[in-house]
Amino acid sequence: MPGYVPEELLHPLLVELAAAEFEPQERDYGRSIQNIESYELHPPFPRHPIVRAIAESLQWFEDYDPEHVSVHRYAAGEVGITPHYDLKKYRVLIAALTVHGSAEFSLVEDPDPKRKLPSHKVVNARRAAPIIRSWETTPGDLMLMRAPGFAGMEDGRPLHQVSGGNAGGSRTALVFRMEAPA
Ligand SMILES: O=C(O)CCC(=O)C(=O)O
Ligand SMILES: [Fe+2]
Repeated sequence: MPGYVPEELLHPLLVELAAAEFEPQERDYGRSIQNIESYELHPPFPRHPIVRAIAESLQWFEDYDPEHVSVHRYAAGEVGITPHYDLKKYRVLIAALTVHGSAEFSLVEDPDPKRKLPSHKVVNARRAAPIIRSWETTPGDLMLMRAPGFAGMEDGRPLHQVSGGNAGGSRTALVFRMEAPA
């Protein structure tokens, strides 16, 4: 969804996010490889009013109330996160907002769409992945991905990857997720 967050909010949002410490993450992310720094935010987001407003705005979708928010920063370069599925425990939708910078986001051909194999047999960071569709994310874009439980589907998670920051710059993204109630 291009322009989900209006341009005039993006700079104040970036300032809001810059107040915390990003932490470098392990390069190995399950079976994929990542090159990111990140931190987590928690409801009711007392020091992040714009994040709270965006999280609330996402509740238009039935049963969607994301309470996990990760702030990601990707260095400029080729690898952001290589092909992966998001964890199964996150339900209904994953919503990723580009706040600053841009990247190449790709849907990757899934050798096991019926989910017959364990995911470690499917995801292999060292194997070149055939790309189904690729686009550039730019500031304000919101990307929605199916998670288990979406529209009654048991598991329609797409295999996907994201590059590092394009054009020699870093990219900052906010990723919203919802865990099923225990
Ligand atoms: O940076 C993004 O837009 C998406 C990141 C992603 O795929 C993930 O955190 O699992
Ligand atoms: Fe992901």
